[in-house]
Amino acid sequence: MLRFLNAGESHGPALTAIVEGYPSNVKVSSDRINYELSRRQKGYGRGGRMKIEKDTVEILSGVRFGITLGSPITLMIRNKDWENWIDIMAVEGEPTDKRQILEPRPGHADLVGGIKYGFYDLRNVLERASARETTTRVAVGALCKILLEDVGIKIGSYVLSIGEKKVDTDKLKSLTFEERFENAEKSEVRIPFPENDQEFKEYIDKMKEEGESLGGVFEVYALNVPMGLGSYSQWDKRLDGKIAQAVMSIQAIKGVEIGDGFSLAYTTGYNAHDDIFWEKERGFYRKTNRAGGLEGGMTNGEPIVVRAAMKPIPTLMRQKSLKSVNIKTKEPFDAAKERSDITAVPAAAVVAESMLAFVLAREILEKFGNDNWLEIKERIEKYRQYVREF
Ligand code: EPS
Repeated sequence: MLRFLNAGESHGPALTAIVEGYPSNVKVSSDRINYELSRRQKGYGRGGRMKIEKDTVEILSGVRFGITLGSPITLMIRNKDWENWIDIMAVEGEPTDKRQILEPRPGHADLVGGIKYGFYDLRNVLERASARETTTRVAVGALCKILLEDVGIKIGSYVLSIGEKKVDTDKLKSLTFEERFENAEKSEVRIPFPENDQEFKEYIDKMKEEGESLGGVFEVYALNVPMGLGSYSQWDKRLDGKIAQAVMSIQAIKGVEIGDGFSLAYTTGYNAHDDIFWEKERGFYRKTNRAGGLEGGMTNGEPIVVRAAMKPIPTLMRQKSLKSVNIKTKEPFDAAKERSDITAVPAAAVVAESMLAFVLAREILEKFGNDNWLEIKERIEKYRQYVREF
């Protein structure tokens, strides 16, 4: 089974991931991974950290002459900022009070993390709870995208709203997924209509002046996914559940919808489902995609469409901020101020692409085998033909 574990603190020396179960004979490159890492660093409204870092991967195992070996792949991304934190984040030596955090931020992991793991210095919690960790998820996601792209599966994302600023969803319907993606790649806020960037940027600037932060909604899709990934046969094999878990696990995500999601609840059965059609060349297909490519916990061959809602980042620079209590003195306090992003919705969309890529790559390998990619690819092609001819 394809799996990964990652490790690393936000201001520690490096972030690492070990990917296990990745097949042999796949042509991979650090350039491709770095390209995805740079996409995660973008987005108007990011904080000062993104000016310090230029995330680049070092592949430490599992690849020889650009080809995967089928053995565990170790990925490492160094934190440039670590140089400014060497004494604060030291592995050995005496603890320091420098940059200690005693006022938990409401909405962050600080308070519960401190109580659960038994620390008063909440830095111990935030260093790992930070969304900086998603860097390695994107590196792993890039490896998964390489696999998926090799069998024609394309993943992308775009932002639908930031705070109260929304994209015109009626206008959006006239664009294909690929057009939305291409446009979003040109936008500083990842919206599918870059001509509206200025409006979004001014709004973000205004919120910055107020010391505020912003959340938003984005959509992630996967095209050309073979029918029949996932299964209805057991609760934990249902792919919609796995995708929702993977996307929900991204820091600050509070809601995940698949296809028309919540809005399906407000309509009737006749209007909620996707009629089935058949053509000799194509086999079975749909003209609508309210199900977002998933029925009965399985892919149905239509685009997978996932929408996620991100809450505003809990670190605020407002003078009069969220109320908190000093964890030692129990005195009321305004929550700690840390350097942070005003908004990271565009980056979260890129992270969600990576999580979707990981879940789909795992399902593909589960269904078609996981040793030699060249064999696996052939099986996928044969299966696609079988589905077309069924
Ligand atoms: C992030 C790095 C962090 C934050 C952000 C995400 O850098 P620093 O804490 O050094 O400024 O910019 O993390 C959060 C907002 C958070 O609440 O955890 C990154 O690399 O994405």
